[in-house]
Amino acid sequence: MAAADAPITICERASPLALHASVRPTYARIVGHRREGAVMRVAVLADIHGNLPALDAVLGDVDAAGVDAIVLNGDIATGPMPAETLDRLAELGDRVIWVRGNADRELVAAYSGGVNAKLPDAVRSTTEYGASRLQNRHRNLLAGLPLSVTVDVAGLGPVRFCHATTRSDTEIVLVDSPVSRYLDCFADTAEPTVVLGHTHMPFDRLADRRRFVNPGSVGMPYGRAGAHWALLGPTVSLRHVDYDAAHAAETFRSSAPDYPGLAQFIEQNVLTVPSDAEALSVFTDWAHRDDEDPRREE
Ligand SMILES: [Mn+2]
Repeated sequence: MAAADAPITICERASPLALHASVRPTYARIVGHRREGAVMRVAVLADIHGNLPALDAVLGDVDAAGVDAIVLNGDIATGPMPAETLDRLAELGDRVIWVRGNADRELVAAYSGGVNAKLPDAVRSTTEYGASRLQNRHRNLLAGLPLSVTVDVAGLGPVRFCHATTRSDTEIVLVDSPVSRYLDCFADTAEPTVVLGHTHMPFDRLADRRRFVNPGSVGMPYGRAGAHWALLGPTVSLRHVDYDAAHAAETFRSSAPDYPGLAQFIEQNVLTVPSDAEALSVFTDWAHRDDEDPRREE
């Protein structure tokens, strides 16, 4: 089977590339999908995927940058340390603005015994692992997350945050997707700046006058090892922080010995990562057959 045909979802690097397989408090409140009451500098953390050592490295970097809020752009928990990751983020209180990813949605379904049978085997096993590690408070937290959120960011104005697109948590939009793809996927989105996640690769581009930013992935990056995030306000800054890969691997082996495919997770997300060229090649193929993609569930 060609790599591009491998059954895999983007939230888990089980196959194509895997080849198998100080934050200041704010007092803003969410109204609908809009965060009101403050204009902020914001850190965006996307696709953490239960990689607590990577998250901790980013939180140190974010603390030094001094932001008002942290937006979590989905796919937060599914990975080796799901409960620990959610607890770490929940400790930060209302400085954190949560957005739902497809993996978070699947985790909620699995927690209630309804794991998505359409998920590829490797993804289903990590989703079931994640669900088995969560407590009810984690499930309730994830079950209440919005598909997108708008925040007023200093120097940028209203910024819309979503995991994949503002209408779906699984659609694939890439740095080199045609402008028509952007126009289609964001037809109902008015904000001049949109921040995505989902494809785990950092970019910052215009599409018909609107700016689209992907901070890359904290826990499962492509292109460059380490943890990726973005700082917004008054400009957009794509950030990267290295962390101790050997120490992180030890943490996973002691804290998550039963994680399905742990050795592979460590080898392909922590010690090394697939190239952006490999990832783009696979995702481009997926994007072209999105309509027939069983992973797509609006
Ligand atoms: Mn995703």
